[in-house]
Amino acid sequence: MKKYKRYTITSALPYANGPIHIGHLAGVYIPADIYVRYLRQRGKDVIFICGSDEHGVPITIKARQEGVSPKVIVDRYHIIIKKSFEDFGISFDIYSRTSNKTHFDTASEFFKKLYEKGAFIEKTTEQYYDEEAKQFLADRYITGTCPHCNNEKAYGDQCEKCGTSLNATDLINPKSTISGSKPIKKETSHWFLPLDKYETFLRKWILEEHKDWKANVYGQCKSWLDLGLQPRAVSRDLDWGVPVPIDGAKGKVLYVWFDAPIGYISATKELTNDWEKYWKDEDTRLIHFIGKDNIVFHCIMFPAMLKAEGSFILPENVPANEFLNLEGDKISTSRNWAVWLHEYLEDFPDKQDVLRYALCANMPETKDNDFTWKDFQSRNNNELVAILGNFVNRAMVLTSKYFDGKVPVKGNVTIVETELNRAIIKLKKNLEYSIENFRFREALKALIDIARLGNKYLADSEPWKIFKTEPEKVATILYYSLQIAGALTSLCEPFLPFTSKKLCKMLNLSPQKWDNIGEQHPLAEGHILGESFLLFAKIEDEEIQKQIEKLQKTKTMNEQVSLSVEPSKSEITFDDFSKMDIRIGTVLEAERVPKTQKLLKLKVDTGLDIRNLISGIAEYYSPESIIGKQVCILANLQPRNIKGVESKGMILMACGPDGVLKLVSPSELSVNGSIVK
Ligand code: B3M
Ligand code: ZN
Repeated sequence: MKKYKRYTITSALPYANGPIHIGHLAGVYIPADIYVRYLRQRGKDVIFICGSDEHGVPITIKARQEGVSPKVIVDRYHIIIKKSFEDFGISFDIYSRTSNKTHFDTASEFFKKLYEKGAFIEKTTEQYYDEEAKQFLADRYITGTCPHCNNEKAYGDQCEKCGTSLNATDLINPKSTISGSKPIKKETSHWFLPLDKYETFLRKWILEEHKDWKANVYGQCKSWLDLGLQPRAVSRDLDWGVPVPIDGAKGKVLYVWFDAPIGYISATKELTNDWEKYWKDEDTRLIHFIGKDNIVFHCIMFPAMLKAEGSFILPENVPANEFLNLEGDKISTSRNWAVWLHEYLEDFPDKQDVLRYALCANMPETKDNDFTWKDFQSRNNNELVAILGNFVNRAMVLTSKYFDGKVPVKGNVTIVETELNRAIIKLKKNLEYSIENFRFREALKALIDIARLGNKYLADSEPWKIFKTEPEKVATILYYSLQIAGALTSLCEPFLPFTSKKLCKMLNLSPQKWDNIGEQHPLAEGHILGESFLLFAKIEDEEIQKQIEKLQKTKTMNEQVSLSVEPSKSEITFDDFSKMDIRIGTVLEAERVPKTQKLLKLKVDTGLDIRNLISGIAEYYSPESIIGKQVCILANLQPRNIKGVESKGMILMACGPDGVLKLVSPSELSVNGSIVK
């Protein structure tokens, strides 16, 4: 294989429209991080690039849902995502963002260069246009009936019910999600990259020269290429993104899949002035870590762009993973079916490596794979605690007991130790081979096998039984055990960086050179070890049960939602809204209204007055449970006479699809009479 001078490693730029979950980590960032940490330990010149993808329709949709500007969304999630990566030890050399000026400049220049070279074709096509909102509609902004399964809520690019990918023009009864109106077709012109012209080059480059790519990646590329490539638009009618940098392109921005991969280059520019060698020198190995839904963009579209530009290298490998499911179901942000990284750390503080381990062990390398909490628990308890943690702990505790916490004298080495050393070197080689070939699960197994060997060595030689009679032999056993622990500091670092640090501390050792492992003993005789502590703790059934119940709750809620969420009501003006005088009040007294099932009579301090109210919540709240609670009251509702009592105003309730009523209360104690606005 070719010897490379340096490595440029990129991992997909996550859309800054939501936080990061375990699927992202397992699919992209953990494999990339393991690979990079390994290369660094081998002394390679490597840069690890990532950043937030802040353009495109996914961002504008989220912004519209929340009624804020796209900028608010990307600013919020950029910070959250960046922090999650830091928390989990994903060791980017730079985590940038595509809203930076460097990126705007880089993407614009790239486009201009291609434009000037005549690499684009300009085409006029008909697109859906919302006359009320006065804008062209991205496919995601159009819903309608799926021509295949009659689902009335299919999107312009895909029907999520039957999974068919669609063109917006396929939909029956198309509707704009922006205004609700029926869109019209209107002509618009865009720049297209004629991918068909690159087909011969791509076929040769991928299908002949990159037979070494992972089967899932190669297979997907082959089926795209076999279908035949079409010109692909590189601009969009949208007001969010990098403006198309030529005259007469008002209201048009670069297509997000044109600008986002250029983000890798912009981020490298921000990282180092010497960026060109990482992108333009044939001796650089460029590798993109991505998920399977990004394969076509990284293997076909971006390489075609780079080729058209002419001065860049092409990716040498694109080790894309498949998807990770959660407890048997597809991970979904909109259904909240996910384990969010920030939430995980709240429930399992300081257990980053446990998740890294469980995700690596289940990495969807060749096919979709499933994460379950039970598996997470057993990986922790049966592997990290019982094998790795236990081995290190036994070696430490025995050394402290017999040798006062100092590395004992090596003594007479027998065939057992020689064999042990040989076996470890072999496993280390396997581990290296596996990482270099993007087989991270296999690599992790080799790591645990090393600890397993150590454990077996201790169990077979039983030093605790022979200390009285053969102290020198015990010294040899512990000397060797500690050397294995020392080797593990480096070998585990790509996978378990936090544990590696802890282990170094425990052994009072600085990180070892990878290449020395198996060749030299990291710990000298007489070396004073640090305090021993447990690297991993058992995870109890209750903790796992809590997580399973949390998911169960999400599932139940989703089922109810899919039953019947009330359709939204028609638009009102701000004036309509401001007619309502909604206040915070405190319930002072409550009693049942005789001869009724549903009604409570309440006395409420509204801050304006103390008044009587009748509320239909007796099925959900007992009088005792509601006294003292703060509630929201529509204070200026015309008084009504209910069961002979004058009711002044109305208590506001949340009513779910199941019809269950819940009080709406301020999140913090508020002054009575506070205005809800
Ligand atoms: N943001 C898609 C994704 O998050 C996209 C990746 C860009 S990589 C240049 O799946
Ligand atoms: Zn369908």
